[in-house]
Amino acid sequence: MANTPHGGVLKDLYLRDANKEELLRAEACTLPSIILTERQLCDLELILNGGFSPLEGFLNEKDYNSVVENMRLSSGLLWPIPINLDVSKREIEDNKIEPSRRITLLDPRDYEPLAILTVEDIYRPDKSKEAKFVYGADDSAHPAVNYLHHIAKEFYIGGLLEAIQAPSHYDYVSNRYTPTELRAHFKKLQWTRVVAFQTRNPMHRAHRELTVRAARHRKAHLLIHPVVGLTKPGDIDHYTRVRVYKALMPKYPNGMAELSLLPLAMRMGGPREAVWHALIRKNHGVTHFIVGRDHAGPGKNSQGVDFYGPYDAQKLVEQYKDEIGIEIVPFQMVTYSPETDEYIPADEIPEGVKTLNISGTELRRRLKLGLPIPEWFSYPEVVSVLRQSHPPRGQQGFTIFFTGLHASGKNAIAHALQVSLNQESTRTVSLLAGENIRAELSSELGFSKRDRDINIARQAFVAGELTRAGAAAILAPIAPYAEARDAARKTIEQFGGFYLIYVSTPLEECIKRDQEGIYERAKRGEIKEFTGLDAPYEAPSNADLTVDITKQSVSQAVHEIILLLEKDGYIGSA
Ligand code: PPS
Repeated sequence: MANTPHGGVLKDLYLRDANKEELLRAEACTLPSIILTERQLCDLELILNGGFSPLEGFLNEKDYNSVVENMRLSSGLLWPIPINLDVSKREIEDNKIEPSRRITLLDPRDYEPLAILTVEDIYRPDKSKEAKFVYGADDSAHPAVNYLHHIAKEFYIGGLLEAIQAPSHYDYVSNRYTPTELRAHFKKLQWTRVVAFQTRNPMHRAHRELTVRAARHRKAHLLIHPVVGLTKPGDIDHYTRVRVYKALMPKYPNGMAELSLLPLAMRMGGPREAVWHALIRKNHGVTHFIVGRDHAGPGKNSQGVDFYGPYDAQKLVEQYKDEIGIEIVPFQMVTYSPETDEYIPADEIPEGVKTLNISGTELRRRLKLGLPIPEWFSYPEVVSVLRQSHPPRGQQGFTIFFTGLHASGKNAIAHALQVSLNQESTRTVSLLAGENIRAELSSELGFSKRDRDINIARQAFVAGELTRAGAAAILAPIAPYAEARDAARKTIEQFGGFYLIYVSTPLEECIKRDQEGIYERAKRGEIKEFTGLDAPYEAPSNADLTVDITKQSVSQAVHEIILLLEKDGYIGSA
């Protein structure tokens, strides 16, 4: 079987450029530099280590057009996904980027020089055309199309690369193999037939069964080759997934399977992506590749219809398998039969035989509520990893975000809530009180809209981190602008609970309650842009709770919040 998809030699630029490393490193300091994005970093790593062989750089315009239109480089070699270095006009101007200029590419995490690019051309891509040809539709419901239009910059630079060093990794280092390393590893193990399994999800018993069957039928060994670069937004983080894979590996018969992590930035490009995955696996030295139903599928388009048919990916890879030089193994769905206590291929289940399954949604529900997950579905070791990463609500953090006018009573409720939650003592409670925030976190800020937005964004950032760590964070700014409050919700909600509590005390009442006489000073013009007087307050229309202390006491307001938290499972039954 040929060495790489095209019968050529693996383009491991680290090996090729090893003897020039010191010279390149010295030169890198003298050149203009570009800080890579997360996606470019993933792409670069796989270009440099040969995972994207035959690429030796980012696509020039001719290759880009050819890949977009024909799935081939201009040389005719099969390559389905455009790999581009996208840059802004500003980056081009600041770095005086022009053909034949050399540029250092920097790791965004530590600014280490990773490679030198010799610019061949700079071009403005037709992004709508790229979306239609590569992903099948110019529809931003597709994550890659969304990326293309809203994140990728407007120009692409093409050119060849010279490798200085690999990006540093600090997680699961011993499970990361470059194509060269993996090939050497297979050689050492005397593995000649290897089935690769691609995944971006946790693996359970069914996955173990179907991969073992695939290997057994092909008299092959097994490479579990999950993606740990960028996957679909909303996926389970790779740390949790790798802990799951590591818990699963001992469940394979001894010597049958190996785990290697792939730093790929997926595009969710369905059929074209499946061809790309097969090429990448071929470069990593495997002989067989499992292609799933709806492989690398992005889900539904803006009309609510699937972007690709369930077997489109399998069909396309099947068409190119000889050219790639890899055997395609269609993913064979297996289902659990409680009667015989075994997993059976879904298409071999006799009529009328009862089977069991737990869907992804049901699994997430059980994890969220701490409900049992049966052993026939997953291994206890795997479930315990998932439970650590998906603690039940009683152990998750949350943020209570009060908003209201000055002297509305929000500070009093916030303090009382802090005391009340401290009684529970199941979590650390942090009250980010207005006076401290303005003195410590936002001391240089005033009260313009811009400054207030920054003030809220900073508080949201801190509350998000506290929430992520499992604490209860309480904020009580005026937060007069709906947009800033919504942005705060978005920042915090990804880490745990978020409750917007509107303290709706009317302005006249606030003025009466204002012990410090600040409203009076503002009326006299001593304080400018004062909320409620000469600066607006946008009353929330999406509050989770509105409390009115002209009609209820502070304790009653606190009690309502406690009831809300109890209803959602954050307190009470941890
Ligand atoms: S904001 O709008 O959310 O950034 O405001 P915040 O950080 O909550 O700060 C409000 C407190 O600052 C005092 N202050 C003013 N408030 C509103 N407008 C102006 N121009 C202003 N200047 C000073 C005011 O006393 C607020 O106090 P509390 O008690 O926190 O409501």
